Amino acid sequence: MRFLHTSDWHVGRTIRNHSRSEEHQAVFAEIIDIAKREQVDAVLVTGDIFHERRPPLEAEEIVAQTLADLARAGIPSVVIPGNHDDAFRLRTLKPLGDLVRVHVVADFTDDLPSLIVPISARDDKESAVIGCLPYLHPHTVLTAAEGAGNSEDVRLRVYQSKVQDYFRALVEEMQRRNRTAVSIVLAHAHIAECEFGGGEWRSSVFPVNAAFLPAHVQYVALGHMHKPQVIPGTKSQARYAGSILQMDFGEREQQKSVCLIDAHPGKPATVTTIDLTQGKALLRRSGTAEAILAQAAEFTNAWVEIVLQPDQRTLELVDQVRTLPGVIAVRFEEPDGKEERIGESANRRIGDRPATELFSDYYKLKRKNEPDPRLVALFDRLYREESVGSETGE
Ligand SMILES: [Mn+2]
Repeated sequence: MRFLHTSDWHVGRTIRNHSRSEEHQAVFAEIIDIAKREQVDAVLVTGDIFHERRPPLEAEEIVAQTLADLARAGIPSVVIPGNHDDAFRLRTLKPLGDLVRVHVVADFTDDLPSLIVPISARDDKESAVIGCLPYLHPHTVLTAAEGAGNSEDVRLRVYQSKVQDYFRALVEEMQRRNRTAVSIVLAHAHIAECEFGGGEWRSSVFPVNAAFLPAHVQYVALGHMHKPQVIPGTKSQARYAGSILQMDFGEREQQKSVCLIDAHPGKPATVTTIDLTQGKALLRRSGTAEAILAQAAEFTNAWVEIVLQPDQRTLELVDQVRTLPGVIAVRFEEPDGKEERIGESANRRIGDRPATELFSDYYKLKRKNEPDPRLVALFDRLYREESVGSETGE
């Protein structure tokens, strides 16, 4: 049997307030083409479907459309939530999804059979059991007694030992269900010592040791880390498929991909990756304004962050850099990184001083130069607009 493993879609993610919906639609079209061309028996999606717990409606529409396109192509999918997802929200897809073989396993429960999705090969000659472990938030795993009053170390140990038990129970149930089928486990978890891509949210995600991953299944499909990678030190083949777009500048210039898994009962699975080509590249370029302007042709299909070097720039050139197509952020290189107090005024309380004065001081501190009066006037206008806006609740 053949499966396509993809993960960390993060639909609804913007970059510096720029929508990425078109990129998401393009990369989903690419993934669906791969699934059709490779004649996969199912697509496995290991969490972080949405970027936020309350995604914009457009994001929900894109996800529904993508899963419907797969269903229309006759390709079943198995979907679990990640740490970004709201399990309740994914559960709302379930009643309709079940009708078209979009299998959503939104919650971890004691009802082990509900965590297992059977998939048949296109020719019905082989079958697979897919065991699903949706993302386990420490709050839902630890009882009040285990959480309260215990140190981080103790809580981590309890969490890990419970997750290990859940994996064991899941695999036992899979074997009870069908001992001769292809066996695959889906999970969204931070496996200790794996490499971050850059765009992951790390708060309140406890690490799990690679040694706790199930040993006697053919493939463990993982979500959470955005850099595609093989998990070393496991008895089963285990991989992070990684995100499908470069999610933020930490992931710039990373090649994104999906995994293809060929698995037959009783034999080791073969895994290959297929590079994704859609979506814009995230680039960071540093140099003088002149040097950046000379590279502008590279920025047409990219999101670019510019780090301007402090010398030889004029406001006009900086403005030209700022308005280049693709440029979404411009920062100035720190001259030497050393903070320097500004004379007498630093002794007065910040709240007592006008915003334009604070701005001028900050500018002088960072740039070793008096700000252009036009810049101070612009700051003043924007500051007033923003202050009025926030007072009226806009
Ligand atoms: Mn993620």
